[in-house]
Amino acid sequence: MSVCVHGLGYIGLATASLFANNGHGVKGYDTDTELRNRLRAGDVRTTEPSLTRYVERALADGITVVDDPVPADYHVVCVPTPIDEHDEEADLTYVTQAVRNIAAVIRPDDVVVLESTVPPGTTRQMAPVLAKSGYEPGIDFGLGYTPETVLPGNTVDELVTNDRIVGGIDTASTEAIVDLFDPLTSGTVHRAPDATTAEFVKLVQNAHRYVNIAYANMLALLANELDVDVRGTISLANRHPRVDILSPGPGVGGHCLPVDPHFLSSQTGRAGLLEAAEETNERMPEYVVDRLAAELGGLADTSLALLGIAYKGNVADTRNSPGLAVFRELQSQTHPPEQVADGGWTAVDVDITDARVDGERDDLVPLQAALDGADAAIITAGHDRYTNLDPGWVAERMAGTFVLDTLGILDGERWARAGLDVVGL
Ligand code: SAJ
Repeated sequence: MSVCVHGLGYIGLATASLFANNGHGVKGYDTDTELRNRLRAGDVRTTEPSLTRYVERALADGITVVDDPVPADYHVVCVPTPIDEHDEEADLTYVTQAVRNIAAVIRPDDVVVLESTVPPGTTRQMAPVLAKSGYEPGIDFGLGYTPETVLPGNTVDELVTNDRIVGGIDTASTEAIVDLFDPLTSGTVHRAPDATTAEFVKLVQNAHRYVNIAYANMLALLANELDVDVRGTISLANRHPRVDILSPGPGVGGHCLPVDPHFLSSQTGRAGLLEAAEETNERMPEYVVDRLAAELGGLADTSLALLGIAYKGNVADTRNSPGLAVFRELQSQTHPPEQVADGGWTAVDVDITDARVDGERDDLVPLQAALDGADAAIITAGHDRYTNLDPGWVAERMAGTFVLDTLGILDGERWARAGLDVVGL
């Protein structure tokens, strides 16, 4: 079958490669000319080595990058849906433009598939845009939605193994999309009753994770007041067969979990629980700094090493990074001496480092440089590299002994034997 993929970002490229590596003829279109040229030259820059190899294989034999959208049996839309900064609503500009492009090339019996994360109802709303082609979706051609659910860091594996939800605007559309994906996935393909349900399911999954993490973060605050260990508590609570609490951390980052719940709350006005979760999650960087200040007896004139500005462990993506939020919070505590009344904050010197993020910022320093002479270290991304650090090596570098492990990735007893005092959230 011929497939035209619209949008060649992380997900679009991965999806196009899934089709190409399974024998479909794939045309890939993106509005970014520089990206198109790079991809034609075989220059793939993902931050996951296995995904880079997967895409390279597809580009070498299967995907043709095109300068304009072309006719195809299936059009798959994988463009971004950012949040509009002013009204916090989903910005559907890219989706609408992609759909207009498709309307210009659509033929009878083709199928249009949206994969971008969108507010419920979006696929239906695109029907009139597509009807400008002179053909009617649901009558002359198919239209539906199937969300991408891959976990960044494990993209190739989840692309193939995750279950997939498919919802068309009518039964024929649903079946046509199932026909495309079913042979490519080892997970189960589920038929949703309609496109809106499929869109809703995607947001429900991410919002559920977001709220669950907020609950864990709230427990961290309560546990601190009770002077008990939050991770040990959650681990014991999860022994119950119907309790499954996630883990607290320095905040919720990435481009999905902190963003997607807005697609639900802005629509209904009945999503107060999501707003409460956001308040809790967004308070975490400040809480991390408060904890640090309490443990160190103040931050005045301290030298700190912040380990991890990726939004989570073992990825190189810094979007909505909790580590950077902690960094900004620490910087906001820095005041020049002339502004400081007795006992107030004064200069906090923070070095930031990351085992996976490379060259993105001028102020990133190597791990050793960050640790050298530090009074305390703060772990804000759960990279394996940090879990596997030799505590003796760290102790030799640091001036102080305090380590705030916001993600619970260090073996406290082992680090204690090296003379370091590891404390969790
Ligand atoms: N986090 C915690 N505690 C936890 C788990 C995560 O604080 O127990 C934090 C992470 O450190 C990170 C943030 O949450 O800052 C998000 O990380 P994540 O690994 O939970 O999720 P993402 O954003 O990388 O990917 C999510 C996934 N959604 C679900 O698991 C329901 C993925 O499957 C989706 O495809 C992706 O969003 C997406 O694109 O929507």
